[in-house]
Amino acid sequence: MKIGLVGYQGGGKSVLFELLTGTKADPARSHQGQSGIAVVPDERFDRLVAHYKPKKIVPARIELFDTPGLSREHPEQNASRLGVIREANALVQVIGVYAGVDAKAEVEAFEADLILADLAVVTNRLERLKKDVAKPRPDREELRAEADCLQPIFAKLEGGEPLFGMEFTEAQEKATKSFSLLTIKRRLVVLNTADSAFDPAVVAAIEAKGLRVLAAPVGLELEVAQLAEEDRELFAQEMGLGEPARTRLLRMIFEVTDQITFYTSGEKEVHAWLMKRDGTAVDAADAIHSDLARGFVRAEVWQVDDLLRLGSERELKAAGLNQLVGKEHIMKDGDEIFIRSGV
Ligand SMILES: Nc1nc2c(ncn2[C@@H]2O[C@H](COP(=O)(O)OP(=O)(O)OP(=O)(O)O)[C@@H](O)[C@H]2O)c(=O)[nH]1
Ligand SMILES: [Mg+2]
Repeated sequence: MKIGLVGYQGGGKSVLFELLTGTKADPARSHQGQSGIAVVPDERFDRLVAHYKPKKIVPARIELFDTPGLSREHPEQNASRLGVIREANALVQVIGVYAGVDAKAEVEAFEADLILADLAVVTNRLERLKKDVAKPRPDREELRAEADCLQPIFAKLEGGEPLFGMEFTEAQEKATKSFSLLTIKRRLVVLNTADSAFDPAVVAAIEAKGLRVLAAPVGLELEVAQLAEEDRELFAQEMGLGEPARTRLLRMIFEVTDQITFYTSGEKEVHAWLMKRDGTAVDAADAIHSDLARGFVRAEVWQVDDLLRLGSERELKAAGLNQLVGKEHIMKDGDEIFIRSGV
């Protein structure tokens, strides 16, 4: 799962990248984008670590991707810049409210840019297909069918609408698979404010478009994060900062991307893993290692909260709260799993 930090120049993407990952973005590499890792805040994981006191701990991580800013003056250049973010699974648009930017207008402008970029890709393919269909090729019927199924997608984009929420047929899925369409990606908005004050009306106006919004003074929070530990709390209080944006945003990303956390643990290691909501026990095994999924026999599953409440695996089993499950078992957020595999 890769999360793109996106938006117009100077919004504060690279500052946010540093706040989330603890790594300074390298300006020399900014044109191609750069990745960094953020640890997902998870108090259940912390309690699990306190319970097992393992030798090794591995918290869940999310990959953040800092991308080059779009140009306001030359929107025609943006389609190619947006190519960099096609590989991201979800987009976080960072808006420089601190610099007096009109946030609602910029959300709309960004969406228009995403639509144009998708339109360019779909149009290209349609033109190619049109040429090929005119040739005496054995696969003409297939190509014609592909063009037909792309038509409603083209129409929607040309009408200025994003594709998010559009139900694709199987043929449409197949035809667009290689496009990495931008307007079907989930999107979040970060209003990068000057201080802890922000206008709730602006937040509400953007939320009314169906987007999740987080307002936070990213630059200020980075300064606080870089202070010596003993000064941090006091400074944060003085500045009226509540729960850090870092924690709030990572949690929001986690929710918007529809993931759950499951755990594998013991005295050796406590490990948190992410997977898609409604995935099966085999999907969980696959998240750990493909061999484990291939050789999957069955698994034992329980809720971490039950384990911690009862205090030990023995108590948990005595209470009948562990379950032996097969491949198709649907995993729940907060499950701990022990997989028996034949490989
Ligand atoms: N005052 C203030 N300045 C900020 C804040 N966030 C970023 N800046 C400044 O704004 C400038 C741009 O920030 P960046 O994080 O580089 O912006 P960016 O979105 O990565 O910009 P591009 O990579 O050019 O698209 C820098 O000089 C930052 O120091 C903030 O919250 N407050
Ligand atoms: Mg940058």
